[in-house]
Amino acid sequence: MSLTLAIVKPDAVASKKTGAIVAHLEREGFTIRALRMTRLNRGQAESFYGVHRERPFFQSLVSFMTSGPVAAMVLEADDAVPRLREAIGATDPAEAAPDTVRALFAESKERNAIHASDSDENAEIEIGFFFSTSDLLAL
Ligand code: 3AN
Repeated sequence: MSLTLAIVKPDAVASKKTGAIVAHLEREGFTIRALRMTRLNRGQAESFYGVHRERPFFQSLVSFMTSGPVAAMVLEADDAVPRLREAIGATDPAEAAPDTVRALFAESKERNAIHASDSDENAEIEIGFFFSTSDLLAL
């Protein structure tokens, strides 16, 4: 079993899709190990998306990610990182495979409902961004 981080983004939280997305991920076989609502400030969002700092959409992405609450969660499964990437679908919902989270719930390439870690190394870093090890103990 391994862990990954998912974030239900402000678009999906605002349109009350959080529960449906969590239910979809549970149906796909993921176990929720930790879950919390929070709102990122600008510094946190810039740091979280630091790898995209030079991309033209960076400021817009930071504004979007700070525009409202998000639901961050640690998910567990065999091969959690690649399986969650598969379950969320392509970045652009128009290209996302049927029955993926983005095909079902995303509005656009930016307002695309969910984030998922893209490697085991980043999953560990990103989990640490939202949760302490004590949040994951004894589950
Ligand atoms: P993914 O979320 O599928 O891993 P990344 O890491 O390439 O995709 O992009 C991170 C986030 O940046 C996306 N989830 C999306 O919100 C935003 N994004 C990516 N590409 C674009 C784009 N061309 N225009 C606007 N926003 C984008």
